[in-house]
Amino acid sequence: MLRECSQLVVLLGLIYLSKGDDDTLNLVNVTIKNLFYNGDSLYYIDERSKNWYEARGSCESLGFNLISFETVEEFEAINRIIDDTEATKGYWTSGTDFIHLGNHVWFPNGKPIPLDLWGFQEPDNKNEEEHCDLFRLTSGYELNDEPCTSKYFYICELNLKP
Ligand SMILES: [Ca+2]
Ligand SMILES: [Ca+2]
Repeated sequence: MLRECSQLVVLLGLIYLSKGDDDTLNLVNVTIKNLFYNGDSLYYIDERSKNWYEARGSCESLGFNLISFETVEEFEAINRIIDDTEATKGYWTSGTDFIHLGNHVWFPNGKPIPLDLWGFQEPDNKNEEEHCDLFRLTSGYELNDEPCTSKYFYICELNLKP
């Protein structure tokens, strides 16, 4: 019951965030079953495939950013939320090195990505075309750099900390 109540509050918050200048509601792309609250953040998991730029724009249209893992605890919490079957397909995060090549950061705040989140020998910038960072399940949950134009699911995050 508590979970349903908190999801309702979240939905009302999203309606508010999505309200356009012309007083119309832009809620058609948000389903409540894909909303999760953890720690100081609200997450929206979108299982439609988009490239990194489209995914970022889609999150920003809701007032969110693509997800940033600030701590291992946050990373592990999302691992538990995500369906393992879907996670093998991969979800975009806000991580990228297109601002300074070879220096992967979380896009919204420019903070470095913790080393222990990367998969084996990642980020490898394969064929020198991988500049956006994917969260996925292979042998375990991990980050991997991929071409920004590839299409994957994505996770949006709204940090609620004042
Ligand atoms: Ca975060
Ligand atoms: Ca890679």
